[in-house]
Amino acid sequence: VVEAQLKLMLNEDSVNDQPAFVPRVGIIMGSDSDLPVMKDAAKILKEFDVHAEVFTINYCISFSISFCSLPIVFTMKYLPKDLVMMQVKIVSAHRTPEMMFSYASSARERGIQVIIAGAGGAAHLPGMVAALTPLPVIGVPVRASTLDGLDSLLSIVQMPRGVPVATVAINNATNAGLLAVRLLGISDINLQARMAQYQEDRRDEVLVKGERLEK
Ligand code: RP5
Repeated sequence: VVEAQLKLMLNEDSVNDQPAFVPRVGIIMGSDSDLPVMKDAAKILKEFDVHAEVFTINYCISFSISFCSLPIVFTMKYLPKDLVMMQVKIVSAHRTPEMMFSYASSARERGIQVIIAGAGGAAHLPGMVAALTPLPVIGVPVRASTLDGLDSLLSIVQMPRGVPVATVAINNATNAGLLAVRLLGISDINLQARMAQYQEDRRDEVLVKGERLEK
């Protein structure tokens, strides 16, 4: 379901369209082939109620007329303004450099607070975005080529002094989502409390597994 929703979001035309909400987190990736990895960041953000920008509700009604069945599908887009705080887009450093420039240089004034950028291979997207914005940028090295993601990792982590990218492990978009929540938590006490609870839950999981093993 998350993947389907993300695919819908990725179909937007322009990064400069004024949306009817202010996203706090921007998730961008070099290609839709990065989506299977990058969707984990969106999943984490959803878990913390940092919602995605498009909620699609499908209503399907089937009419049966004697010999045939006629299904009619209604689609409704629901945008709860106070909840919608995440935006997902394809922005490629190499294939759409102008879009990358415009996205990154306008991100702060559009209200974005954290950018998660994923890319594979010669993964210049997170570094270039970090060069164009004062916002914190979290880089996700995507395993995309025969070099097993080491190329992506080194491209993202080896930034020159002065232009930081917080780099997570190869394909670990989950940690990118969690780091974004921690950054937002600096000025959002509720989110920070939920992060503390998340950590306690993870700890309890390990303890329960340990107890089971001992038995
Ligand atoms: C990068 O090249 C993308 O971030 C992706 O990881 C990789 C391959 O892209 P596709 O050829 O699948 O579009 O720019």
